[in-house]
Amino acid sequence: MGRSALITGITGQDGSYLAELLLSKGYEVHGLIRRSSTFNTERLDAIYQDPHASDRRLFLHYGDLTDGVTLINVLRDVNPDEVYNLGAQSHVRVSFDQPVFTGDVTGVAAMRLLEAVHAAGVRTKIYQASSSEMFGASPPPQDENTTFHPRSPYGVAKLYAYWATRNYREAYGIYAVNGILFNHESPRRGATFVTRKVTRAVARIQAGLQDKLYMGNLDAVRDWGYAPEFVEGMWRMMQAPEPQDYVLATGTAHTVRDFVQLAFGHAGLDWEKYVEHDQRYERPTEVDALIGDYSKAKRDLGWEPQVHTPDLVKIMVDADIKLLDDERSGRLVRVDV
Ligand code: NDP
Ligand code: GDR
Repeated sequence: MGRSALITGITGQDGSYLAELLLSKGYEVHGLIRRSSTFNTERLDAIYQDPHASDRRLFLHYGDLTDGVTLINVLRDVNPDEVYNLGAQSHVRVSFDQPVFTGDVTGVAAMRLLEAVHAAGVRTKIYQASSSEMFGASPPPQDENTTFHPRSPYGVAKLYAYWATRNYREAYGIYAVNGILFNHESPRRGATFVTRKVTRAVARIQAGLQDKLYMGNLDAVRDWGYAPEFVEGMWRMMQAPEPQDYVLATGTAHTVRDFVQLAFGHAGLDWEKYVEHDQRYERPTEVDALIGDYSKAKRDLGWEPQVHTPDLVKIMVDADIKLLDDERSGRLVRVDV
């Protein structure tokens, strides 16, 4: 019998790459999806399987992280070997507008899921998508022993989920791990996160469809890696002999300004002609610098990133130029999963 996994947040950037990885390893993959009035399964187009196919290994279940009863039902029905909790209100700026909602979906929901596993009596491993945002104001480099000092309702919620995961590991001996991941990006990154916002704008400006890009704080320092490599790291954490928490990062530092300059430069554009400041993209409290030390993951899991920020910029800009070209020429066909 092959292994099975349940992924919350399967329609997100990481969920879609993780689903592909697990399918390639022979897993049966189950994903929790929210009912939406518009399509929210675009990132799963590449792995869509006809529901009537007899050899189907991808299954989607309607559910929501705020609905504990459904979590118990899905867990009982699927009885997975591994659960990856990637679902979240994941936008830091938005968490200041919706602090309590973010606390529920990004924080308390992890406890809901852990307790659902415990209550349903399902023997499964659990991965919690923890974040470098938990380090917040603690100066870099940050590793598994760095003091937490979150700077947003999102960071506070992730810290609750982090400790819930550790507590269930200690209290009940559940195989539960925190992956403390630094920023990781890809052509599938949500369009309002800074990297994708910039690379989409570069494609549109180059095509003559846009002439300005409004940005917030350009001085923030981030450690940007490549999402497909990071989901591989998640899976490796779940295969370790003992459940432990790990940082995944690239260990390199660039400012938002550097990223902007690299992205415009790759398309042969001078960023200073197009970028303007807009206060609305600033945060009440900013995380100034995140640079991760991934030595523990390298030592224990043999995990090491190959794609660093300058290459990531090229991957994303090229993908957005191609996507725009495909959209404009009508070559893009979407599947409703
Ligand atoms: P995305 O924002 O791309 O995806 C979030 C996912 O969560 C989507 O599938 C979304 O569904 C789902 N979701 C949101 N609210 C609910 C809910 N109430 N019930 C069920 N599902 C819900 O995030 P990423 O893929 O980038 O990140 C994955 C996880 O890793 C998140 O928890 C994020 O906070 C965390 N993380 C991400 C990092 C990064 O750099 N990307 C770094 C560190 C941590 P829908 O498509 O319907 O909106
Ligand atoms: P972050 O990612 O907050 O690090 O959280 P984001 O891309 O939103 O911001 C990175 C930095 O860029 C600055 N910035 C802007 N950000 C956005 N979104 N839009 C702008 O116009 C803009 N201008 C400047 C921000 O102030 C910030 O300093 C991401 C999310 O994926 C989280 O879910 C995850 O946990 C962390 O990464 C690690």
